[in-house]
Amino acid sequence: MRVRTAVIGMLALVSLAGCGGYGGTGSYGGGGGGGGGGGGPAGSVTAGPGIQFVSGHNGSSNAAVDTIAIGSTVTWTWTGSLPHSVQSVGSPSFASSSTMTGSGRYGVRFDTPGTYQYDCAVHGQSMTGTIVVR
Ligand SMILES: [Cu+2]
Repeated sequence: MRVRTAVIGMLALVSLAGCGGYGGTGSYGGGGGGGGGGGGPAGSVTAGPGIQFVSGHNGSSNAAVDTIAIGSTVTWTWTGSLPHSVQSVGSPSFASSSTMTGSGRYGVRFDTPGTYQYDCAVHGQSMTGTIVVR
């Protein structure tokens, strides 16, 4: 006489997926007050609509030059339909995650005084900017 035993295995897979993406479209805590000369505490730069970065402080482009306060954030906002990106030239290294078109956003906080050059990975020296932190 044979006894067949059926074993029913129950396998419970518990997946804890709690990681949030850290993309380029997050929100940034706003910095406080104190406008200095030459622009203001934070930076606002548009990428495009043509082949240019344009400073929200003074309208400069190629190179867009923004002077910001230590510890404040520069936010790049994409306009138009041309793909652009933001990448540092030299250190510290920063780069937007990829080329983006209209309505993309990217921010970098600068905690150390200095002059930081950046350009667009698509357009290189035709599309540059400078952030002065002091
Ligand atoms: Cu570009």
